Parts: sequence; structure tokens; C-alpha cells
Amino acid sequence: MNNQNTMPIPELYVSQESAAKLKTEAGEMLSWDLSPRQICDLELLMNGGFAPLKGFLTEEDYDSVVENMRTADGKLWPMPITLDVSEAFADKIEPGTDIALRDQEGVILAILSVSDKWVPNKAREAEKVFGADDLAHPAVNYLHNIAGPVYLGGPITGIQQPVHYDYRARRNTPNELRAFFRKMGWRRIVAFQTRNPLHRAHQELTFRAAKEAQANLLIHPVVGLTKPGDIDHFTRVRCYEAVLDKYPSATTSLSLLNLAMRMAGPREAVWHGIIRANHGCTHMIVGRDHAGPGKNSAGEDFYGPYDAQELFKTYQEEIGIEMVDFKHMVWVQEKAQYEPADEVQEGMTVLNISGTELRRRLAEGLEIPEWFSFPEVVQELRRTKPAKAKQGFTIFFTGFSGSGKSTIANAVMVKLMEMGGRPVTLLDGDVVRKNLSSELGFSKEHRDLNIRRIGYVASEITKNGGIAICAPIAPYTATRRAVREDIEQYGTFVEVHVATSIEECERRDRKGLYKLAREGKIKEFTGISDPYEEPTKAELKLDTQNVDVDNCAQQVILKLESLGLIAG
Ligand code: PPS
Repeated sequence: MNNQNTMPIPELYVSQESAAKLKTEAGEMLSWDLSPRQICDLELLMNGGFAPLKGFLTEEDYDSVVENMRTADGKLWPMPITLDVSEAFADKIEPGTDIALRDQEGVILAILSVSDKWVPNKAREAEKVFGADDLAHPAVNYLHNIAGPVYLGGPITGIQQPVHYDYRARRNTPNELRAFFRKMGWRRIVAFQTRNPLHRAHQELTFRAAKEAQANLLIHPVVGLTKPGDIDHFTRVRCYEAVLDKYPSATTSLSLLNLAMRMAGPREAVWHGIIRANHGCTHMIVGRDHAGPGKNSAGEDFYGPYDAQELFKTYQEEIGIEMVDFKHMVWVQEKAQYEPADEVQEGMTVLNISGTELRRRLAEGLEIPEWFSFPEVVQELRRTKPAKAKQGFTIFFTGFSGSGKSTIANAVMVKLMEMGGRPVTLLDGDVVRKNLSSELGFSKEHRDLNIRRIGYVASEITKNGGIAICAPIAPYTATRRAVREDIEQYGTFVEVHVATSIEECERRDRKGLYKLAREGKIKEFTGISDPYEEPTKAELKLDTQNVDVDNCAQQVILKLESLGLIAG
């Protein structure tokens, strides 16, 4: 690694003149439209953030990185940076081909000279790199459910940087930061990696860490891809800018890093260290459970709390960056100041607000004390995440045809409209199929597409503060889960299982469809000749037998109230 932090680091870009020429040539090549994650990876490959890599890993390098955290020629590199593609695209490519890599608008960013093409063993990659082949890990889920099945590897020729329209002045390449440090005379720089808003404890600990290391401080937050469910980077950057003013001027700088995190704990910490060394930093703060992915499917932590620090220490010399311990800061009431938890005198009153408690207070619109966070930061967070009673949400009814979904959904809609305050939209199964999904049939593929469309519209409504009421059959658990994930980025998802039995639905047969289904005149009919996977984790299960519609609607309203979605 380059610990000569003032020297320029090699980039993969060609000169401007050659870039123009190459771009014309690349227009004729087969091209791959990069995913958001691949764009992040490519940017850091091209600007030297991922030095010593010179392209997407070859098969030999990949095997070696997965097994030993080193490239085939022995250089420390813990994370497989691979170009995953679809089978259909891979079939068109032979090693030796040059392909154009384009961003999502079609702009050519680079040329990949493909030297390798292979089908990876993803289960092994998950085990070795992330510690378990468990879909509860966001990167393992990405690996199996989002990444393409074939990897391409080879050197990159950089044509241009990905274009960013947001916070341009705060984005710096490794060489820009190195030049800045040189210009400012900063020789020792502590980097602080983060994907969360900073509160007072963070400000205290970073300031102390820099002071102890006799160094300047670089707040270096990730604005590429972080953990699903994190606060969006627009909000975070506004928060960081507010906190920046709290440091003594000229000691601290803020720069945004377009990294796609993998939440790989210990390996990720080493990776972050290499990236920071490439950006000219000499020290990095590594905390408890650095880049931790949360709980595994058995409800346990994926990594031990100090695994990342231990692995980092093993490699810090080779990385060329020194680890600075993250001190757990707590508010000491009697002294009205922050102190490291292990230095607090006995008998003092120590206050702390956990992440979960903070989220609860924000959701319920409760007070967040000034000792915990800066008012400007709290104000930004409240703007983005208003109290639950002011956020949008989605009620998703699921159940057999004729179970009563539409009737109950209509009754709920009317009650919500009576209350007022938020616009309400009903996306009824039948109605959606007449317009939004008019060309679709009832195969699994078409049903999934139908539900994903409903989910997309509902997520937009939720994002914009409205109430979406959906009432499709939605027979598949995985599709319902995917819709839930889409919506939970923006607000609450309330799944209501209208649990009328198939026998009762058939007995009622309001539309005469069950009769036709029995006679084989309607094929793939849910409950008769097509499956329905019962929800096991619905927020509410409605038993409609001997219960009138009004009462069912009332149960839904009470549920909304208990979830804090409507003011009581
Ligand atoms: S799905 O599975 O969620 O996409 O179905 P959905 O969009 O809710 O559409 C269900 C309505 O279409 C009518 N219908 C059928 N339902 C199930 N299976 C088959 N094969 C079928 N063919 C037509 C039926 O009237 C459903 O309306 P509801 O309101 O549920 O009774």
C-alpha cells in the first residue's frame, strides 16, 4: 500500500485526448450497463481508491482473495471486486474481448479487456468472505439474489469519472485529498468512516482520537451504498455539514466516499483501511463491530464485537495505516460533559441513548435532548423522518378471491378519509388488473409482476406521505416480502391477512368464478388449481366468519392506532 501519503497514487484513466478517441471506439463494442454497486466499484478502481487493483478481479485473483485475502501475486486485498453479469450477456463474451462499461444513462465510463469469465461458487464466497452463507447478511443476499451468475475479470481503461450531480464540492478522489493534505501541511490524518448521522458522542470521540494521535481529522462518510434501511445520504450530508462547524476550524475536513459497502465486519475494516491509506490518511478509527451487518438468521451477531479491530491490527503495518481505538463515549450528568465510559468516576450518573431508542423517539415525535445531539442534526432527521403519525404507510390486504379484501379495504379507506390529514389511494386487485396490469394473466411470473407493480406504486405513495391500501390476492410469500422491503424504506407496511377459508369463499362464490374454476373453465385459480402461501408474519389476521365488515375495518383501524400510524 502507498503510505507515502503525499505522493500521487496511480489512476486508471487515460489522457483526455485518448479518452475522446477511445470513447468513439467503445461505441462499437458490446457494452454492459453497470449496476449502482458496480458503478461505485468502478469509480474507486479508476481513481486509485482500490489500488493496487487495476481492474475487476481475474479468476485466479478472485480465488486467492476469497481464500487468503491476497491477490495471486500476494498483495493484501480482502474484498472480491468482481463484475457480475447475466448468463445471456456472458454467452456473448469470450476472453480477449473488450467491452464498454456504461452508467445507467448509457454514458461510457471505461473499457474492460476481458481476460477471464467464470461461474463462481457463491456459497464458498459467502462462507469465506462474509463468514456464513446466510441470507440475513445483506451482502450474501445480494450475492445470491441480485448479482448475476457469471463473473468477468480483466484490466480497466478509465475514460471518465461517473457523473454526480449531488454534493460535487464534497467529493474527492484519492489524489485530490492527497493534494489537499499537502497544501494544508497535514502530515498525520485520522480518518473516520461512517454510514450514520453524527451525534455529540461521535463528535467528541473523533475529536479526541485526532488529538491523541496528534493528527488532523477527516470525516469520510460513505455515500455510495450502505446497509439497507440506513438514513439516505442526502439527509446525512446535511447533518455532517452541521456537525463540521462544531470542530475547531482548520483541524477537520469532510469528504464523501462513493463506496459500496458490503457490511463484511473484519474483512471490511481491513478494506476500509486500504482505501483510506490510498486517500492519504495515516490513521483510521475502528470501532466496536465495525461495518457489522446485524443479526444472522438465528438471531446472533455475525461477528464478535472486536473481530474487526483484531484483524485490522494484524495488518495495519502492511496497510500502512495505524488503527485508532474507538472510545465508547457517555454523557456524565454531574459534569455535563462526555467522557470515555471506562474513565468515568464511580458514583457518577451516566446517560446514553441507543440507536433503537433514538429511532423510537423520532418515530413517536418525542424529545431528543441537546446533550445527545445537536439541534441542527435532530431537525434534519425530523424533516426526513417525521413522527409515524405523519409518515405515509401501506396497508396490504392478502387473501383468496371473494375473501372480503375489497369490501374491508373500501370500508377502511372511507374511515381514513373521514379522519383526513393524508391522501388515501386504494389499489384494489380487480381495479389494478383493469388498468395498471391489463395485459397480465395468472401465471406465477405474471402474478409476481402484478404485485411488484402494486408495490412500486404503493412505495411511491408511502414515500410522499400518503396512505396506500392494496387488496390483491398476492399468493406468494417471497413477493409479499419483496414489496414489504420496498415500502419499509419509506414508511410502515401493515400486512393484513383476510383469512376467510377457501371453503367459505367457494360457498359464497360472489362472482361465480369458483364454479367456473371447478369446471376447469378458469385455469390456475387460486385455492382451486393454484397455490396460496398463507402469511405467517402478518401484522393482523382477520377472521371474517360471523364477523361483519364494519368490525373487520375497525380491527384494522385499531391496529393502525396501536402502531402509532394514526393519532389516537
Ligand atoms: S394476484 O394473484 O394477486 O395477482 O391476483 P389479483 O391481481 O388480486 O387478481 C385476482 C382477481 O382476478 C380474478 N381472477 C382470478 N383470481 C385468481 N386466480 C385466477 N386464475 C383468476 N382469474 C381471474 C378474481 O376475480 C380476483 O378478484 P378478487 O377481488 O380477489 O376476487
